[in-house]
Amino acid sequence: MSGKTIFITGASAGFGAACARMFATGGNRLILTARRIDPLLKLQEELSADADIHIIPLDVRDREAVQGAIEGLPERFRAIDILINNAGLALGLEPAHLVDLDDWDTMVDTNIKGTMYCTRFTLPGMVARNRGHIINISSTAGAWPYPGGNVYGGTKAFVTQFSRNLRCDLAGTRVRVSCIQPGMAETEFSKVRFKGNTEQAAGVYQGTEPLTAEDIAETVRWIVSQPPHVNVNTLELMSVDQTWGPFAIHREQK
Ligand code: NDP
Ligand code: 8X3
Repeated sequence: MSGKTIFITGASAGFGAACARMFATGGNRLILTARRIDPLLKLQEELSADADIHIIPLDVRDREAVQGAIEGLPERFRAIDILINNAGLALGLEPAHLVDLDDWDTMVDTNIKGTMYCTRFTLPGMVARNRGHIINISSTAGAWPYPGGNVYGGTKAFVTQFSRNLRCDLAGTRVRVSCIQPGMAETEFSKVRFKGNTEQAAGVYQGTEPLTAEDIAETVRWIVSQPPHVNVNTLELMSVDQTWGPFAIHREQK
């Protein structure tokens, strides 16, 4: 993989930062975006010897900011080859009747609307050039329900189905769309979900060997390295320590 222009959302941590490191080779041009500027500056310093790096502080919930960021890219970064729609989060694990409605809004605005905005403002160029690849980061939570997954899982189900529908709209072009559905992976994800409670976050991974951010970056690398006539539609992966549970059945106590 060389000489590509790659736009990554949520590059300040986790999967996004791992993808940045994975693609910082071979004269690639990386556009790294997230809300926090300090980790982006550090990544830029770390990777500049190996790739051309452009960083943008960007909140993907802000439609005008996304439009401005993409339309205002410096000339050499304009022709985006790969968009990695990775920015996202889960907030809380409470049952639906107890959640903070603001958390639901934040997940919808980030995971759904952020993905919509970045896709919509990137696609016209890809279609005009008749090449490009959109990688959407969904989750096992979008395919399999679990208690407390309510809106987070719903947003990821959107990401999966949006990816499939994009393929329909792009029929006849060479623009590819792929959706990755990772299971439990150790990043800042749980720290964010549990609002800074590091003990609760660590408990999620305790006694397991979860997926790593590098596992996901390697999956992205494999998907985009397929020959141009191959489109990986949906790819689900989990730690070997994670499988499915049985149906929960409520039984009355006699
Ligand atoms: P991290 O919390 O480590 O990283 C999340 C990234 O998203 C950060 O860079 C964060 O940057 C960015 N982000 C969050 N909100 C916004 C926003 N409004 N605008 C721009 N960037 C934002 O988590 P992961 O790397 O694990 O998560 C990456 C993606 O993978 C998410 O979509 C997540 O739902 C998904 N996923 C995670 C799994 C896991 O178990 N870890 C499993 C399956 C899917 P900043 O805060 O600087 O804005
Ligand atoms: C993250 C995986 O199982 O915490 O999307 O929802 S899970």
